Amino acid sequence: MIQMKKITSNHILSNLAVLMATVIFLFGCGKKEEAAGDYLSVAKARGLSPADIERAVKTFVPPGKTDDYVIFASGGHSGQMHLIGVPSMRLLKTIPVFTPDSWSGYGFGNKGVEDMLGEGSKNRATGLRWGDTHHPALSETDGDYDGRFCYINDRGNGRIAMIDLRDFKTKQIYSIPNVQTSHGGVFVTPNTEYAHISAKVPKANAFSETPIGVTKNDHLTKYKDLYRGVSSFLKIDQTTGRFIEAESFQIELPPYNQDLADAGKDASMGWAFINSYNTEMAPGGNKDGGVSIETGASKNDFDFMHIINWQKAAEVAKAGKVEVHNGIRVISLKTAVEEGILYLAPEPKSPHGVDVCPNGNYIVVSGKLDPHSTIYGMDLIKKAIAEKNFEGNDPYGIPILRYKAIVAGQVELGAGPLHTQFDDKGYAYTSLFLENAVVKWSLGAPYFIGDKAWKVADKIQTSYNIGHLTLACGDQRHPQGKYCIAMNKWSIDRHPKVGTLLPQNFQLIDVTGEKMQLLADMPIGFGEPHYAQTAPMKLFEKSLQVYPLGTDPMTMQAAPDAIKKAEDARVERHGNVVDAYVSVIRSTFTPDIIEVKKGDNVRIHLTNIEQTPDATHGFAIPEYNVVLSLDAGETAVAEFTATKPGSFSMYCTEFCSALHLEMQGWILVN
Ligand code: RUQ
Ligand code: CUA
Repeated sequence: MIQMKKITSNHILSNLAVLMATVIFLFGCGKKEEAAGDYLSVAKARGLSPADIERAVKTFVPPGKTDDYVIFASGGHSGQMHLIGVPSMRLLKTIPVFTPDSWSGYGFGNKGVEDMLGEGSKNRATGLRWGDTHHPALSETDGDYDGRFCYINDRGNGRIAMIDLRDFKTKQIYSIPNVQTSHGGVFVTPNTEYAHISAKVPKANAFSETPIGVTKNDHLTKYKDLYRGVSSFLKIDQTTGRFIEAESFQIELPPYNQDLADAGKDASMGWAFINSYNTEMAPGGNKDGGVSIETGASKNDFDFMHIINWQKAAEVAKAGKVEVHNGIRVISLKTAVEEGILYLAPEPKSPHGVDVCPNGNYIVVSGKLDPHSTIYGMDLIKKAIAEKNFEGNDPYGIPILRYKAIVAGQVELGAGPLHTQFDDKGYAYTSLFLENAVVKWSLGAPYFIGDKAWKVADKIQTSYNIGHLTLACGDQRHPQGKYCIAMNKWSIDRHPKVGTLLPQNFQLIDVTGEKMQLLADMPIGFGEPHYAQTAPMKLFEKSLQVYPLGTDPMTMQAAPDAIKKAEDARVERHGNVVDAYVSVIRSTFTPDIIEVKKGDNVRIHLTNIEQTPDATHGFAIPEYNVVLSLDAGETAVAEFTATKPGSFSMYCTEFCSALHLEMQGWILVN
């Protein structure tokens, strides 16, 4: 690594390197011929079958070459997001979102990050430093990923974060008003006008401005009145990707458990679909004369898909037909029904996934307890709404569309269907949790017609208990097919023994042919991914390599406190606030001694004044719980109170040059 850095900074040497590379290339070509006969003996020695060799060739990415796709995988209760290359299935990077990470200096005294984490725990537990990331949503233009931003929820704490794909860093955590927890309700509308997120478990006194205690008796007897669900449409600033609270709105929903959701597109443009379960509104109480939620919530044969006209809802909000609760505009259930914004569709027992097909006309719903997927037609839904073809109303007055009138097809897929993705040839792929399989099946017209439609085409076993699956661009308007990644919850016997907490298991499946083919297993030893999206690597070719000198990543603007050169480095005192302006470059901090008094509020304004890609430096202070990371051109502030006297050896944490070990200095507290 040291040598590489030297070569790139030296022109003569780098010309030599090109020459050498040419020689190696020519030499290598000659050798390749020779090696061609050899690989069979290698395969034999390693005990590889012809199918294994094919797998290896399909997934191998030669040194120095890059993958075609990147998976944006949630990390579950690791609170992070993971980027994985396809087809190599190598972990490229982990992006901290809700959870601190010391490598990237996230959550250990970097003021910008601390402020963001603090803002993100507003009205939640103080010092909240964990999250449960579930459903990423890449920003879209015309229904296709555009590589600008990625949104992801915290299922545990009712929050949503924005990751800026210019530099792949988390820039905002928004604590969603009136929502306690949120699960699968994350998607962006086809032009990223809004990021959607709904409540998972309804909240008691959802819209009250102050917390109200709930007695067990009220909980058990007044659940239907006390609790409410919420669907939130968070307005996105197109330049920064940030949520604009003042232009966002929520829709009050019944106290069902709102679950997975998806945005309409094309045929269903302007609409949104949210599954729900526990429409029985079972409050629990298995030791209080009632039944468990599990039993209570599985009583009815049908639950409800919520069908929301979000474009109309935006107009209603704009017209002021809202109440403001905790800073956000709320359309009441009553208004939503009156304005024709909200409808329900019966869906078989305890549904989980809801996924809209590429042309927007089919909405695929899969229920854990029903071996079928039920497919609704948007044309049929629109017709039923126009003709008021209702089965009645739910207890809150929401019209229920006539089931028979809106179902376009039903396909028997197997045990425990959960989630569905699509390819470029008119096929849908659904995960079967109980059956450990991915099933490929044909959609209806215009994709397949007559008896070719709604047919199972192929099935492949997965190991084991697949949750979500992701195909290349598998939920956008123009899917690319090619690869399917099965995101399996269990991996027993698939990987070496590494303790009692086992990795989860991703499996790469080739979906280019008629039959699906398993290519590779990837142990996931860094979290519990739920949903993931797979995007072409090409989309990110233009992402930043180096920040313009003095950039604050949090704002992506020039930081007023950034210094441009070592000469400007200085320490200033204002009362008991010490501001040190420090330049950071291979392999020196300037100044390298910062003297403060016990009790001072110390702010160290660090600027990495390098403009070379890959020239990241760190900044750590022992005994003060401070560690930052500064990429080339980046400015950040390390802030702490000098509570402890002594001399503290600050140092650069990143092995940045031959003299990295010398990149150190002193903080003197006296
Ligand atoms: S979930 S295994 Cu959190 Cu998306 Cu369905
Ligand atoms: Cu800078 Cu090590």
